[in-house]
Amino acid sequence: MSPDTRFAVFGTAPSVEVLPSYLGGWFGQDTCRAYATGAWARQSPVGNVKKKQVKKKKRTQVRTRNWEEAHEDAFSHDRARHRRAQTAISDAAIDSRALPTDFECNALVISLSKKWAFVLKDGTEELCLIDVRLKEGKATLLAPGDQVFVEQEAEKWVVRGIGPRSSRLSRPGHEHDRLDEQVFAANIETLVIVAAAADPPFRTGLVDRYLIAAEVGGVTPIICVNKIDLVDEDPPALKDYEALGFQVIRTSCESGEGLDALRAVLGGKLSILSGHSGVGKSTLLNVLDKDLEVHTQEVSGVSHRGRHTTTASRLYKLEGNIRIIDTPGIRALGVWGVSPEEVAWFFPDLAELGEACRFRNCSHTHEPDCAVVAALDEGRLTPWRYDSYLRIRGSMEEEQAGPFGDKYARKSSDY
Ligand SMILES: Nc1nc2c(ncn2[C@@H]2O[C@H](COP(=O)(O)OP(=O)(O)O)[C@@H](O)[C@H]2O)c(=O)[nH]1
Ligand SMILES: [Mg+2]
Ligand SMILES: [Zn+2]
Repeated sequence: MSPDTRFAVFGTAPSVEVLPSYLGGWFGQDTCRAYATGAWARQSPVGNVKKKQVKKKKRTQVRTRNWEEAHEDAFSHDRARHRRAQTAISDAAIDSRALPTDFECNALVISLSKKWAFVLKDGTEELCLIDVRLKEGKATLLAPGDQVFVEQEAEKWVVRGIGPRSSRLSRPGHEHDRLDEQVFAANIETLVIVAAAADPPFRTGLVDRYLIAAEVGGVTPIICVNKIDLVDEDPPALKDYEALGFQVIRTSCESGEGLDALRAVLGGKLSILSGHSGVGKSTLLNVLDKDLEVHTQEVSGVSHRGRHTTTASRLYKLEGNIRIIDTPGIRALGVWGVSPEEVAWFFPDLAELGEACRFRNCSHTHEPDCAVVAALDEGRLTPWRYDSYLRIRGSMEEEQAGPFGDKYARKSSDY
């Protein structure tokens, strides 16, 4: 994407010469803050570094910490623009035309805040107001990957219709949230579960939770084990995942290993990269497309500006017709849409063994004639698979029994 397109939505775009060169996207926090405060002219790309670094670090930490609980905070830097656009379109103007009932989607949602959607329309990114009458129900109204119908109103773009979702990835809404289902990506074909072979160490808990989310939402999962350059041997669980039929791709952003295989599965599709923080999701995007400059965790060679992390999900278009959503790293993923009793059905090995249990609703813990426990005792079931099942189910039951009772029955956030 050229700098011109990135800034088109500002209306009066600041001249390109004054833009800091490290910007990875046009709504990078520094851009918007500087623009909102009219500080463009005062900031040279390298000027005032010391002062700004201190300020920025603080802000990044706050926003990173808040992402899971208050996703909207990630967009606070857009408020000035929101205010200006809101004065330009009054609510009365929005209500002047009925919402269309019959429409064809003409744009793709890239990123979101509460009232705003950044969409890709005819190859250009547009900032759109979301019509207030598109009411949020029990699930997130819009997520990256959603197809929408946008129209112009008083020269501003407004989202007026939302297309049906062919697939989705969800987690339970936060306890303090009205939402039951927090949809964090829509219409994706492939979920790339990124884990590091080391640093941070490979752990199966979050992988298993993403595998459940993919199955529930109708998405094909792929396990991408990045930083393979750091180890001599595969993490032992990989062969088990492969034996279960999951596709595993080993990659290294350092040596380039596996990148062609990753490109091959992503080409022509809409995908999402998910996983713990620091496993190399943003770095993978940068090496898949040299023109991209997604912020990564280390001091960036280009900017030397300290720690940058992904703070909100965002869809990118890459070389080779790859459309992919980068997500902030998460510590835990709650299981949505599955009850504790159903969890075993989402572990293919346990589900198959469980067919032979005496009881149809066997929990595979204490029941007599449990085929799963028998297989475990006889070494036909890998112990970590059983442990992973127990941990996920146990955490869900704990929350079900918690002080909130049924309302949070579907939540599970340990891993
Ligand atoms: N050795 C090695 N380091 C990597 C690799 N990929 C990413 N990193 C480093 O891991 C750190 C975290 O990367 P980042 O992309 O920000 O992770 P994210 O939080 O998942 O987006 C950075 O310091 C990267 O340079 C890799 O394949 N090998
Ligand atoms: Mg990142
Ligand atoms: Zn059983």
